[in-house]
Amino acid sequence: MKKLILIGGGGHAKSCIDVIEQEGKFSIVGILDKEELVGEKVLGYEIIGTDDDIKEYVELGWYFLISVGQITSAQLRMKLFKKLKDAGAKIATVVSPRAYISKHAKVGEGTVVMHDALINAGAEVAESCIINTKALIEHDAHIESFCHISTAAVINGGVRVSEGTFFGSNAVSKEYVSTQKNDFIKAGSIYKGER
Ligand code: JB2
Repeated sequence: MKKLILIGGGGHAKSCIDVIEQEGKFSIVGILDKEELVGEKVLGYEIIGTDDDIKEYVELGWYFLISVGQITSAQLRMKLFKKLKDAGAKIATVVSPRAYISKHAKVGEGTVVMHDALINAGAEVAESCIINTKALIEHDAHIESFCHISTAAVINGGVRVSEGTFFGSNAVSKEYVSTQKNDFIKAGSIYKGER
């Protein structure tokens, strides 16, 4: 199995760990988090250092997954992705064996597709997105980079979710509408593309 380092050891990391374990492609060697948390464990995996150690693990040829989540803003995940790219890191893409991704869909580098998510034909998901548990991405939808499609959200056919958007749990979009860059769609809302 390929060796993997997680960046961030909070709540979202726990969901990522379960998917990674079930997928069975990567073995998690440790987590990078804040200095004061080094030595603690998350679901049995140790926080082995901070982001200052990224270069050391890049040199070992290990993979990375950004496992800090995203609610109010995508800024931190964007910053970490740039840091990994600048360091020449290999970035993992992780897909739950319980997810369904059409053979006619595309999923970009650094994206995690959680349990029971469904990505239908003609859909495209770009880099470093979170397609969370039970999310539905319908045909021909485009999810741009650094979006979080939360648990049980429904992105209907032909929708464009623009870069950095947070699309809340159980929110539903009308078909063929677009969000704005860095948009925030409230949990449980119906998004009609108007403000
Ligand atoms: O710059 C950083 C950094 N900033 C915060 N680098 C690294 N390596 N780690 C960082 N962190 C760490 O991310 C924090 O110290 C903490 O351990 C973790 C964030 O954990 P938290 O549980 O606060 O949030 P989360 O982002 O994992 O989860 C949120 O988003 C998910 C999508 C939660 O609200 C979840 O409920 C939600 N499912």
